[in-house]
Amino acid sequence: MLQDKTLQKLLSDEETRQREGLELVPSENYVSRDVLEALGSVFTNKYSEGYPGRRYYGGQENTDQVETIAIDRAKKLFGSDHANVQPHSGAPANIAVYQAWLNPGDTVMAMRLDHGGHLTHGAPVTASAKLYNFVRYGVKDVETGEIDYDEMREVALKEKPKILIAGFSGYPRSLDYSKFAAIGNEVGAMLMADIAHIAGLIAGKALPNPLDHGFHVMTSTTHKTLRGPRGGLILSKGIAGNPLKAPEKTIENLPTLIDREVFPGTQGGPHMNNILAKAVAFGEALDPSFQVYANQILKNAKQLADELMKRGFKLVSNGTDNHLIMIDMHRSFGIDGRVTQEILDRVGLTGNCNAIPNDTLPPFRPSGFRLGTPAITTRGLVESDMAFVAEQMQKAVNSKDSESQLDKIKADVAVFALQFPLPSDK
Ligand code: DSN
Repeated sequence: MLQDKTLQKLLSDEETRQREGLELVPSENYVSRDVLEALGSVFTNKYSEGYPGRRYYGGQENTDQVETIAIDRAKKLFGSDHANVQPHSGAPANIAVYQAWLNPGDTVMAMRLDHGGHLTHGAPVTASAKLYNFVRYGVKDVETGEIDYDEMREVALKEKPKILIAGFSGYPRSLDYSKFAAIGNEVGAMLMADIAHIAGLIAGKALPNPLDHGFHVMTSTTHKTLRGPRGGLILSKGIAGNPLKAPEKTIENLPTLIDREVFPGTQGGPHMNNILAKAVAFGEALDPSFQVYANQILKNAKQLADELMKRGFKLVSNGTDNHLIMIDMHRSFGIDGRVTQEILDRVGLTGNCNAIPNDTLPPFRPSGFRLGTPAITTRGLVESDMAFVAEQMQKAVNSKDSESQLDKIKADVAVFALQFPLPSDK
């Protein structure tokens, strides 16, 4: 209990919001009590610049062991040669890899933002876009949502990117890693998969692992499908050398190049409470039950997509292969994604507005609404519960001008949601 009453009230209100609502933002999740305890532990007091066995401060007998456990578990989980568990989140993880491999002005190829790519893959407003030259690939058409690999190859042959990125924050279909690898190898690009959204699905063996298909590096966050604390992670092939010595830019040297660019290249002291929580979450993900969870996320997403389509929601690519669903709200019901977000938030169903491929509306008020199943699957919802979720979404959209109807839907959602305790309440 916080002594500051104002802040305690906000904390309690947020707990209630999370308990009484259903979290449908595809990049969010509910962590275990152990992950929460690790985050709130005394490791938050400690400075640990450097890496295990090579720190710049004393008092590291416990931090070194924690970070080593986190590294070993991450490597085991993803089958990588190396793991750096220090990035504060996904954006710093991506920047560290760019810094490790590129020189200013070098070319990087990534998915178009409005086709599902991520801001840190070269959106003009980001620092990376000011340093490097980003070129694009996108989807062939909105109906199938399939990436245009022929166009990707053509652009890659012309632009000769130094890094080819496979990754997204709004793409509901599978990526063909072998096709990426063939194109990347043809032009001599380093292959980087940003698996932030699907790390838990890869760890839980529900989706293929890019490292098994010729990729060299994977960057990730730890708080989405992986269900850990908010944080970042870099996994790579190669052999770690002395981080004090700048090595040649080769695939084999990636671990050293990356370690140097995380610290001291782009970050100072690691957040050791967070690294403890990552170690806890990686341990949870190594348990066989996590594979059941990962597969259930996909089953729920497919079922929810079907239930939504039955009710007139038009989905980008008409379905999903992963944990996320992108609805074209403009085409479905003539309202934009932001209005949808506000209506659904009002009844305790939280998702987010999102641009869709070839969107005719502006980014702040796009046509799309993005949702997903990682968090509700953690709470224990299964396929048979997806009809309820889709039904409440439809009712809310149809009742958008009736406060009393929206109140009733909110109450029904709360009664339903309270059947499924948060993991930290168990
Ligand atoms: N903000 C994350 C998401 O919601 O997809 C990506 O960084």
